[in-house]
Amino acid sequence: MKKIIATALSMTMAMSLAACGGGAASSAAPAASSAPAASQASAPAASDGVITVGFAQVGHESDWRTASTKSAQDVFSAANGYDLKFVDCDNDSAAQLEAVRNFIEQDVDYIIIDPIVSTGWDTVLTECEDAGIPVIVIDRTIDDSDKYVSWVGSDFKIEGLACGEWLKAYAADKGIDEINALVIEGSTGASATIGRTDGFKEIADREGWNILASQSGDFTEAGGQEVMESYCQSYKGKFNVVICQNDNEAAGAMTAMDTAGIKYGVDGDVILVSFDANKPYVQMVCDGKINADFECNPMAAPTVSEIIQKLQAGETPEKEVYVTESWFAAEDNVTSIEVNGEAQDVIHATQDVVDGRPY
Ligand code: GYE
Repeated sequence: MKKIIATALSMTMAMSLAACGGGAASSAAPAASSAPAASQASAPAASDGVITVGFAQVGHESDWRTASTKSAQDVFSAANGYDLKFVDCDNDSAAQLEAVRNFIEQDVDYIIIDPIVSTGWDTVLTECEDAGIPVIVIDRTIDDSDKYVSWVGSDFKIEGLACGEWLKAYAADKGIDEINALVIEGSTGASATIGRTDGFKEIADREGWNILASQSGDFTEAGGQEVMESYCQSYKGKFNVVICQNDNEAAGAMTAMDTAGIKYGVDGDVILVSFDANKPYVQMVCDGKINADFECNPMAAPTVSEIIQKLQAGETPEKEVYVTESWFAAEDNVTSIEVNGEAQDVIHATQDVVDGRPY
């Protein structure tokens, strides 16, 4: 499947990325594709000019999620000609299916789904199709149905691979020849978890690293803390790397390691790595508490709005749109990594870089 880079970054965001001076590492191939959407309902005619959009959001588990929700609320505003029906599904898959069915009953013009889990979607997507309501999937993927118009999100496996390649280069530079890693995974069944786990494991297997344990912290701070507390009891003195699959889990892991008297970060005994790169956590990278953070870009909504406008105009949008992402590190010893054969920048998280972050 060909990929395109999202062009709908707001001007502010594009400018602040440029101001970071590090150059964004793109996880997307720079080729535009005109592949038609495999499944597409016809564009609804909004009688009063207002476009009604139902958004079944995952929940409110993380800072990333808050940024994603805010982006949707900003873009799908009344001022922009939208009526947004927003449902926080509280990480409950059954509630998410029900939210989508309620949108069908309300006869909304478009449905946006950020799928909590990647499977179990074909029946409800068929119901959307039968009702003539186009579905746009954002962020996490749906892996057992293609009955949606477009998907906008991240390549989670690339994020995991980048994390592994950075760790390899970092360890080599520091003369660390044995990696004993603990992984705190995200929510079970989420494509973000699956991709980050698979990507990191691929490098770990290739390099002969030990993954001592890999358990879900459910993408929450409380979950990350709970898992790290049990890791500290079982593995104290036996690990030198902790991989948290999101920033909130990293916050919880830091609390647990502080309590256990384990030093992490630039001056510590444990290399701490995170995903998402929300601004407060890029600050922690800058401060040396987190060694590296792999961005997941939550700003899908502007691209979704472009897709809706294309459908309104009778055009066929891309089936898949990848957002751009960057990698941040506390030290400047690794400035570039090769991910799947592609050279990508690693940005040294200086205070200027932090100050330029849009979220
Ligand atoms: O990394 C995490 C959130 O689906 C990519 O979900 C998203 C993940 C994100 O809870 O913070």
